[in-house]
Amino acid sequence: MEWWRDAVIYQIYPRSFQDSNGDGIGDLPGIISRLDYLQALGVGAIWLSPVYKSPNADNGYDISDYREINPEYGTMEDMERLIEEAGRRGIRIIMDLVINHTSTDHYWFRQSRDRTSEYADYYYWRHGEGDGGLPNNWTGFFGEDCWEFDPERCEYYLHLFAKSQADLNYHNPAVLEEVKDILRFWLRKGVAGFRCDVINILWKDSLASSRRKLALTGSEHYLSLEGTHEILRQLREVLDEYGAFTVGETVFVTPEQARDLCGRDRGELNMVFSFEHMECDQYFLKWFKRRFQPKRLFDCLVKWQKELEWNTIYLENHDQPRSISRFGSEAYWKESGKLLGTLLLTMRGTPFLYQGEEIGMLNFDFTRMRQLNDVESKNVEKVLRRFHLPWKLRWKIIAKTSRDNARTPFQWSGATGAGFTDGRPWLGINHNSETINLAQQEEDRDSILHWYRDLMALRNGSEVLRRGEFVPLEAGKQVFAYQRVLGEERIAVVLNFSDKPAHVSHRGEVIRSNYGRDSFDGALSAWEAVILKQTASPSSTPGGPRSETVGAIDDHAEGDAEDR
Ligand code: TEU
Ligand code: CA
Repeated sequence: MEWWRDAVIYQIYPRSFQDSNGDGIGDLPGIISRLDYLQALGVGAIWLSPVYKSPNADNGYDISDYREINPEYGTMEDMERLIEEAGRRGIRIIMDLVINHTSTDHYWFRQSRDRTSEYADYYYWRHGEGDGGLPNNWTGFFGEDCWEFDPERCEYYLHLFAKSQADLNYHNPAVLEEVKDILRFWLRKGVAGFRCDVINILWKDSLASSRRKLALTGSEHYLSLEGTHEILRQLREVLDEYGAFTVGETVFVTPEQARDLCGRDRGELNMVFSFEHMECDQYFLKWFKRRFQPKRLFDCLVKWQKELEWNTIYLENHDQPRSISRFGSEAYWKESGKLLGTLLLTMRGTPFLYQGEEIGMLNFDFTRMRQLNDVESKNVEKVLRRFHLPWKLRWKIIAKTSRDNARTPFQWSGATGAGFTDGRPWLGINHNSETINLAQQEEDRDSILHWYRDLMALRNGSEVLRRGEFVPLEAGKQVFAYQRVLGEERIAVVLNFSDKPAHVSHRGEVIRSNYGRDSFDGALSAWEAVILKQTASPSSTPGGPRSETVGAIDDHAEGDAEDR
């Protein structure tokens, strides 16, 4: 029951994880060959980004057949073998479920072009407005209009993402029945659950035009509406037949909306990926980056820790830049890599670790558009050009935000091809693979990899780290400190998000320090992370301080007196 509260889940982007046949594309046999590595790391489940048949306009997030494996990745037999081999190692498999849209290559869509077919209403088809006008004024997620004209049907179809990702019409009940069958198909194969792509936008209440906004005009017609809750409740009935788990990717959710989507009593999702902490280094949209101020991240994390009884914890995925490049310091690569790992693995919730994060992979060192594959980056570059932004500025924006930053091949070794492939990789390999790679870090006891492995073992073996309450101690300009509390047990985590030293009042017995300290007097070096064991003071009630306001709480070093 609720195994997902105790597991660390590892996200694999199959295309970039491990190639087994030299075609430069990661595949299922490649993943199978690395299961021992993941088991030794302490992973409890794998979330696989899409491996279904797809023309790859958006690397698998445009599915053309939900019941087939993309031949580039292998066969259905390989997939069954992966589920079995992972299971043998105590690792569950979670599939990516992309049901807001399908590829326009999907059989349903191709049939749908014919108004008389039984699939005619599987998508949102509309006539244009007036002469050449689109059906409404909505804008999509990838910086374009979201209507495309189909010459065969002589109508437009809605696509909130790329042109070849057509939105499914849930006003037609047949669509939901199809989705239920797809769930059953995979659950019968033994998958443990699903990560549900953009799941809070399924239901569109109307297709009316709305007031122009800087982005996502029209989103009030589809963000987290009651129709979506109803769909999720229906899917839950199927999932419950198999005891399956779901985590929803939910764009633009507030904590309140998140509770409605994954609260224990709601019978919808088990947890959600919220985006607010991923937005703390931007103005309004991800294209307008602002200087990273750690306090903004801390405040946001604390808010979500308090507002939800349980949720996901993540700092990276296949859509986000690498966390060291973003929240850490490349100058203090190792220290800040370990510090971010400490944050990920000691907060309350289910940590999601993205491939390569455990060896401190950094943003890609691209220099030109030609090296990019990401459909979003390409579209946005076009839009920026339309606004006459000079190349230098365009490039600055793209380089910082491109999703390809996290999609470069996993750096297994310092060899050509980085141990990822013997052939030509589908996306460039970071030049730093000679120094940042798994083989090197296996040898080095002091590596980021060993730190992750050690902290995952610590968490897996510690009930207070897995299940304890989260109590914020300090969220200042550079220091973030919090406790995990369970009964009499107290663990404090103190993190210095800066190249500069710091001093704090928290004390305790050192359990882990990324500077190898064995005692702690409050002085923190650059990017230092310490985990302390504290003793409960009689005055503090376990779980009580959760409602406390957060800030520098100077006289809060409760373990102080007892520990000396
Ligand atoms: O992403 C949805 C999403 O809204 C963003 O993360 C998006 O990728 C972009 O960064 C917005 O600026 C999910 C998937 O994770 C993503 O890979 C897919 O491209 C997208 O849905 C469409 O299926
Ligand atoms: Ca391959």
